This record gives sequence, structure tokens and C-alpha cells, in this order.
Amino acid sequence: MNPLADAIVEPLKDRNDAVLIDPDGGELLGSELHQLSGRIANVLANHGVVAGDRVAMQTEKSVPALALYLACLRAGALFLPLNTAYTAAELDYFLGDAEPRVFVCDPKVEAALKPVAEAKGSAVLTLDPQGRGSLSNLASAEPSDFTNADRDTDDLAAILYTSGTTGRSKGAMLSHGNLLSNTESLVEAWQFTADDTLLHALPIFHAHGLFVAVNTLFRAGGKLIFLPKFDLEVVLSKLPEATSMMGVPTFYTRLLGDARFTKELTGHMRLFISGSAPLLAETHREFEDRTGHRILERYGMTETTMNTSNPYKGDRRAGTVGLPLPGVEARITDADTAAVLPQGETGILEVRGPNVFKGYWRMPEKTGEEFRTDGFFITGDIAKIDTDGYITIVGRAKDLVISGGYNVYPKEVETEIDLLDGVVESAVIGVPHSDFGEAVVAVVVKQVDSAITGEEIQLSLQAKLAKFKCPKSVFFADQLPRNSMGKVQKNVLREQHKATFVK
Ligand code: MCA
Ligand code: AMP
Repeated sequence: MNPLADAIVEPLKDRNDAVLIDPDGGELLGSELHQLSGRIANVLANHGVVAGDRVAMQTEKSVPALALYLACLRAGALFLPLNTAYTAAELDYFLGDAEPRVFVCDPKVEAALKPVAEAKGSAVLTLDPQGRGSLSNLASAEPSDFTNADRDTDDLAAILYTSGTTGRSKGAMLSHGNLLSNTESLVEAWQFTADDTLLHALPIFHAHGLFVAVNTLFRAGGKLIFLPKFDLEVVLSKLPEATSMMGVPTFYTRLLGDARFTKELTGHMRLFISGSAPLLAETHREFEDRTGHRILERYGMTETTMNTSNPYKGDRRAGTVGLPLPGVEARITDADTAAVLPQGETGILEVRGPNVFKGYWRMPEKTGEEFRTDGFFITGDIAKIDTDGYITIVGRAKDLVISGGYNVYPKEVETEIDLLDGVVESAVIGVPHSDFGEAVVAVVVKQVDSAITGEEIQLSLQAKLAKFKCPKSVFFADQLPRNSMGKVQKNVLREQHKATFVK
């Protein structure tokens, strides 16, 4: 038995229809994808990968990259996808913490990353954006037959790193049972079937594009129009071939910004789903006015995959994230006392269910801090539950910026800014941005004699941090506003700089 491989990989074996369609219309049959996953699983085994080992990947989206995920499931390895924007400095930490047996990267960065990876005991293989590289070369010489590793529901299938409000990134450990239960729920809740073709423009290094999209469609027997990234022109041209689409709010605001996105273009579509960041109620309404479709908004986290969803049939309420998925319990607690609050009151959202992760990799203390003794996970989101069960996310207790669906923890950016010569201290905030929802901005107090400029700060940060974390604007201040407890009042800064990117 291998719960996830049995559910989403093995059914591909007998599929002689296309499961992946590339932007030029090229098709890959289910049986071909299954064979490729077997060849790659053999390459992993040749590199000593056994069940429980980690396999890390930092590559652009390609068919072999997706097949590597499926191969890991078959081999019982823990798939560890990494954002392509991460710098060598960030990778050093991830590889050191996860100690993957194999690390797959782009050939362009192989020379730079090989010493880092090898020092951590990882063998390095390559895949370029077209799916070429040593992994594909080795796979082509391997047989496609592979005997899947035996796995249990509680065995881990993946580790996804997520930053934290303090300290280092944490690897969220997701088991076969976590992912499979969520996949089954989503197929049912969103009524995916073998007739579905999902327009897939999300990255596959996050839970949204990988688990929510790929697992669900493969479980339902559907197919993916597998685009390398979100490119407005390509998405508009491929929509007529799709039945459904999943995206972050930025996808939908970009589509609405184009006059070619009309009722006629979308009339045949079954479903548009949004998540990873708040979808403004006005975007929801504008979308309905333009297309006649009500976007289905859902809410999740890397640690839990999907928790709640607006109904497929029934009222999809703008500004809410719907109801808990079957098997998921949600409650609201007081931020200070942890007491469960009556319905309708605003507090911290906590969730419990088969979808909730097994803890943070090698961080038992951190794991303990984020769970209640009765098994509820503290999401850090501030929410309320209406009398009819609909949940509205009203804010975040965690100091987090979500930009275009990517999470940025201000603490991580502030730490790097504060290390720069001439800087006394800094505060990093999120401000409204018409494209990314929120954009990262830094407010910096410099030493009186320092001539450091905003551009210099931005450039220094880019060497260390993924570009999406770097401030899009830097402001200088004589001092940071503080409350009587000495805590920086970020709400004051957010108010001061709220018009930086929007009028
Ligand atoms: C790119 N840039 C960004 C972002 N993306 N800056 C801030 N925030 C971003 N999200 C910067 C690049 O560094 C670059 O900067 C410039 O924008 C253009 O880069 P490009 O790659 O061309 O950008 P893009 O193609 O326009 O990408 C925007 C995007 C992309 C399509 C919104 O970020 C995206 O696909 N986001 C999806 C993220 C996602 O899948 N999240 C799911 C998390 P410069 O020009 O200065 O060099 S999983 C999750 O949250 C849970 C489980 C859930 O609920 O789903
Ligand atoms: P991540 O760590 O990337 O999985 O991000 C999870 C966070 O994204 C959640 O804790 C929420 O703050 C946010 N999020 C995800 N979906 C939604 C949504 N539909 N509305 C508001 N926030 C969301």
C-alpha cells in the first residue's frame, strides 16, 4: 500500500488520454507520465534514495519536475520543493535543515549550488526550464517499471518550508493521509471529474499549485493545461480549452484588467477558484458582473492544505472563505486567554482535522507552541464565524505580508536590513498594491552620519533574500512610532504609507 501513489499516480498507468497539455498544444498521455515517474524513481533509487529520505527540488515548472514529485511518492521519499526565487544563502539553510539525499536544481546554478549541496551530503542532479538536464538524461536510460515503496497513512509525503514570525523557516511535514484526505474532500466539494481540464498557471513549489491543483485533478481523472507560469496572453488564449481554473487573486485582477476577458470567453467554464490571499469583495463582484461567474473562494495554509471553501452549489459569498470542509473543525478563540469564543465574535481561527500536518521538521518545541492540547492548530489568522457557519478572515495575528500569494515575514527582512552598515533599525510592512494585493515596504532609521540610500538597501537585500521578499520601496524616518510598551506601531506606518502604490 502507498496511499497517495495508489490514489493519484497508479491510475495514470492505464490512461491513454492526455493528462498534461503544454502551451503549444503538445500532449502527454497518462501512461507516458506514469512511465516517466517510474524511470525517475529508478534514478532516485540508484542514488541511494530509500523511503523516508528527502528529495529537494529548485527548478522551473516542467513535466519532468512534476514527474519527480510523482516519483518521490512512489519511492516513499519526502518531496521538498523550493521556490525558484530563493537565493544561495536561503538554500544553504534549507539543504542543511532537511539534509536531502538528492537535490535537483537548474543547470544554470549547478556550479554555485553544488558545493552547498555536497557539503550537506546531497547528490546534485539538474533540470532546466525545458525539462532537460542530468535527471532527464539518467531517466531516459532507466526502465519504467518500478515497485512502489510500501507506505502508511501516517508516513510523510512532503516537507514544505514556510517562514515564521520569529527565527528560521519551518518545514511543515505533510503525511500521505493529510494530503489524500484533502484531495478526496476537494474532488467532492468542487465536483471535479474526468471531464475536467484545469488551466494550471500556478507554480508547483507551493501547496496551491501542487496539492490543491495536481492531486485533485489526477484523483478525479482530469487533465491539466500545464503552463510554465501565469502569462496573461497565454492564459487568455488557453481559456477556451479549459473547464476550470485555480489562482491567486492577482490572476483574477490581471484578467479583469484586460478587455478581452469577457462573458463570451468564459461562458463555457465550469469553475474559477481563488485562494492563498484575500480576494477583495469588489473583485468578486466585478468578476461576476463581467463574466457571470461567482469565483469560489477557499482558505488554506501550507500546514493544513485546504480548511474551508465556499459551496459549489449554494451561496458563494464575496469576502468570506465559506464553510469548513467535511472532517475539518473550526473554532474561534481569544488571542489572550485561548478561551473558545461564541459564534459571531472575532478572534484567532483554530482548525483540527485529518488535513492538519504532523508538525515542523525537527522542531518539536515550535510544533508544540502552535497546537492546543486537544489537537487544534492555531492558524494565526483572525476570523469570525457567522450564525450560518460562513467564515470571514478579518486579519492576521501573525506579522505577515502576502504579496501575489507569496508569504513574506517582515521579521526575516528586518533582520537583514538591520545588519547593514549605517542602519539603526527598521520596520517592514505590507501596503496595498493593485497587482500583488500587498507589497513589501521598509521604513528605515539610519545612523545620523550614514549616507546609505534606499537603492543600496534594496540591492544588498537582493543578494540574500528572494526578490519577492525585498522591499519594493524604502522610506527613511528619524524614528519608528512605538506604543507605551515600546512595540513598533506598524498600523501607524501602514496608514502613513498606504498610498505608495495605489491612489
Ligand atoms: C514576482 N515578483 C513579485 C511576485 N512575483 N513581487 C512580489 N510578490 C510576488 N508574488 C516580482 C519579481 O521578483 C520581479 O521583480 C517582477 O515581480 C516580475 O517577475 P515575474 O516572475 O515576471 O512575475 P509574475 O510572473 O508577474 O508573477 C506574479 C505572480 C506570481 C503570477 C502573481 O508571483 C505567482 O504565480 N504567484 C502565485 C504564488 C502561489 O502559488 N502561492 C501559493 C502559496 P523585478 O521586476 O523587480 O525583477 S500556497 C498557500 O498559500 C496556501 C496553501 C493556499 O491557501 O493556497
Ligand atoms: P501559506 O503559509 O503560504 O500556506 O499561507 C497561508 C496563509 O495565507 C493563511 O494563514 C492566510 O493568512 C492566507 N490565506 C490563504 N487563503 C486565504 C484566503 N482565501 N483569504 C485570506 N487569506 C488567505
